[in-house]
Amino acid sequence: MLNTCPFTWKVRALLDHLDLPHERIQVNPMKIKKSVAFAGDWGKTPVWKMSDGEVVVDSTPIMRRIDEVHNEGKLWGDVENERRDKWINWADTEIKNATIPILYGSIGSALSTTRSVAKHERFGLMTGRLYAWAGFPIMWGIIARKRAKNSGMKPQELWHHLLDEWINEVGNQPFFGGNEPDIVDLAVFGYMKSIELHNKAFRLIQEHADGMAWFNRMKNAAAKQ
Ligand SMILES: N[C@@H](CCC(=O)N[C@@H](CS)C(=O)NCC(=O)O)C(=O)O
Repeated sequence: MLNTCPFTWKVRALLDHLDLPHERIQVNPMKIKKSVAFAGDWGKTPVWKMSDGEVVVDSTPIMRRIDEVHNEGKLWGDVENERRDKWINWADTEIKNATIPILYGSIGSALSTTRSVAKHERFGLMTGRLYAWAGFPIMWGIIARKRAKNSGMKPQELWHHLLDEWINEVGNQPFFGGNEPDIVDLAVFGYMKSIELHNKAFRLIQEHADGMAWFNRMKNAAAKQ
């Protein structure tokens, strides 16, 4: 895992929810490919290894497999479920695509996020410092602006728009899954938890009252386990 990787946070949200004992191995962001070479040519985080040696890659398939092996598939639910499939895809495209812009969409947030990433990851000492200062114009200039432009909305606007859609779909129940969170709740929660690490960016999301009410219900549900 990488400590600041949004996809890793999806898996972490599930593991915390299930209270499943596991080991977290933090890799150096500059050496991802080498560190996860045991997973073939995937070359990304997260990678999950079961105690029997089975290796699973890609965050949503990892969540699904952990739920299947350790939780009788209860969070994933029925094999056929159009609503779940639609919304897990929504999370993995819409929420995913909104994540980089909110973190790096302005010069201020890009600098603040790269410094925060350098603090939370295991770079070597010099690489971390270099990344904190040299990484931000790259993230801001190339990645975030391109993605924000695609949606036609400013990063904060985009998040609030997505949270409106999400809260509308959650409806009158506490969670997407009903009275208890399901796999889709945990995926969206994981993306948001990864942003929470970076105060400056998260403040923009915190202004969405209903979204935060759901986020806090998720936190309380995790604390109850
Ligand atoms: N679809 C994958 C995306 C994984 C991913 O892009 N991870 C990033 C870190 S947050 C990574 O390892 N990037 C390295 C690379 O693409 O070379 C998932 O959901 O797990």
